[in-house]
Amino acid sequence: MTVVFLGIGSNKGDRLGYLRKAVGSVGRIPGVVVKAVSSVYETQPRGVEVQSDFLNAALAAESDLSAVELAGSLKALEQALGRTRSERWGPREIDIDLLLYDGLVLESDSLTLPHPELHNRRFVLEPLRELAPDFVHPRLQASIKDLYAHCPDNGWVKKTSMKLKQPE
Ligand code: PH2
Ligand code: MG
Ligand code: MG
Repeated sequence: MTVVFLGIGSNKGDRLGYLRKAVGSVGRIPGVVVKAVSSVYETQPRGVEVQSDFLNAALAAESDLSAVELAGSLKALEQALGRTRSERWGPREIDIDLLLYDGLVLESDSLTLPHPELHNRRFVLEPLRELAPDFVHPRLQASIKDLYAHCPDNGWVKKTSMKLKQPE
């Protein structure tokens, strides 16, 4: 079993509903067990700045799948949950990103690990820091809490009282 971290986000339609469905569906992927789910954060849109605010959260899981298999399953899940065609960094019903696959550093045409923008995005680092402050980014050799402390992104990130189902 490999420890993996996922980021989820939505800024279109029933945002919390999409995050809830994402958590449930990730847990039903054969070979994947969800271990922890962060708080839900409302966050300022980045990349494309003029779009609705996002809800973001992070998950910790264990996986029997290879990184490429898991990334493929997550993409299929986005489609199954109703993600429509979207421009790069634009509005989306549901985004499920593979952020970290244990200590793996990978650069292929279809998949880059760790996620190439992880350290530049406060909306990723803040929920991730809740779950794994001391996890060391295998390429940058810095902990999540240190990356957070030095994150260049000053977009706002607000913890909400919305709840996602915690694993049993
Ligand atoms: N995702 C993007 C682009 N911009 N901004 C926020 N706040 N949250 C996101 O999840 C997000 C974004 C593309 O994946
Ligand atoms: Mg994304
Ligand atoms: Mg994505």
